[in-house]
Amino acid sequence: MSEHNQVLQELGLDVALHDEMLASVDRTFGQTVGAQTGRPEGMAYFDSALHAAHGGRVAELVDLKKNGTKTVGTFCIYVPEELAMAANTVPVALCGGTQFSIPYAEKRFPRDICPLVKSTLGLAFSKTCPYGPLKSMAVGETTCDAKKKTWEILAGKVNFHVMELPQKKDQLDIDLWRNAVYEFKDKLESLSGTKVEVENLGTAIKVMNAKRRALQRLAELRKADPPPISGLDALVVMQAALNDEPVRFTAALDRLHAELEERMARGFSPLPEGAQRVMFAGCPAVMGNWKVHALVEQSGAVIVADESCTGSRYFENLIDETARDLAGQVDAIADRYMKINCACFTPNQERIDSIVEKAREYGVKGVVQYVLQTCHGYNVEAMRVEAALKKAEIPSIKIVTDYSEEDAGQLRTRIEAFVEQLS
Ligand code: BJ8
Repeated sequence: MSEHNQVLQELGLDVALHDEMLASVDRTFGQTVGAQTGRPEGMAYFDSALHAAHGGRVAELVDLKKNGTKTVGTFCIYVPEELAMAANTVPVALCGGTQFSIPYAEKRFPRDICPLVKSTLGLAFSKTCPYGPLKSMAVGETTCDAKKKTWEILAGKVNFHVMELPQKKDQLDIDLWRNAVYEFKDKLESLSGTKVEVENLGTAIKVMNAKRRALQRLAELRKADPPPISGLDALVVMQAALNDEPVRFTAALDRLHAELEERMARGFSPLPEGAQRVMFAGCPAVMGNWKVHALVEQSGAVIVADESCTGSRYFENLIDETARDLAGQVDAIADRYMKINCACFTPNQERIDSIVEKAREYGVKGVVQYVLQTCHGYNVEAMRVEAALKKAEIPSIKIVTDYSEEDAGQLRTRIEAFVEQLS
């Protein structure tokens, strides 16, 4: 048995099934991301970060755990990573993007909940998620019903904290959210025994802002026509962002920027000439899920912007670094996270406006609205998004799908027709 599988076995994982799961994810990766040509050399780091999510990164966290550092599992980008870092814990995203684990969730949970929730649960139930046994606490949030009700069941089994995220953005809601952020800070402090103080929180804010700035720079480079990187590769970068160590990630992204700028200087793009510029908007496409990005780009378009939690929702808006006391810093964190526009909010005019604004800013010809099956928030909100885009004379298409390959042929036909319409 390899040294790494030894580590997984010690964590209580089903090593044989874990190997099968990785082989399945690798196959999908090879058919989508790996099948592209003209990929930047700098993508090697992000490809390996995806693999490291079940390899080297796990080993790192095991070593940290031996030294007393706790890992905190998260499921949503509303959970402030800065606080976890300042409390000397390591935040790790636990969302599943693979079809492989879904049958394991369907044995115990209703089939008609979203694939992201089922894939995440299935990884835990099948003992193929190394972060399950590694984490000292999981943090849920009151976003969609599927998640909220799932937390109730998981809370009885593991150390679980739920952040109360309001559903509106009025002053009362802002106050409630600030309280939830303070409560999270207290919870982290009692978990780790480390006080969140002005200095360690200030450092964490700077680290995360630097990471956001680097991701914003990548978004800027994608505005070029033609863009120097495919939407699929940009998605791989985003997926790695949710799991990798932030300082190392930012340095690797800065190296990728330099390569992309050099490509732009010599007029090189990996996309076919005349590829239609498209924006992806809606649910996140987390690690293991490359399905719709691949279909869009294999149909002759290029995704130049992602309005999703594996896109701009994750890196927009920096945290104000000017606060000099703890209360000011925590408020600044709460304020920044409250600006995220998830479809769980109502009314959600900010999201609708930002989609139209981005579509113009990135010069897109059309928008692909991405809805994971049974995600009612994004599915119903898609009507308002479509109407606003129509008013702005920007065509859009709504894709409702899961992680399986069953509908790939049908989706390909619809997406090809949409791309054809754009040209
Ligand atoms: S901020 S999108 S990460 S909640 S897709 S589980 S909403 S039924 S992932 Fe999300 Fe936070 Fe919002 Fe982003 Fe529910 Fe919809 Fe499934 Fe979702």
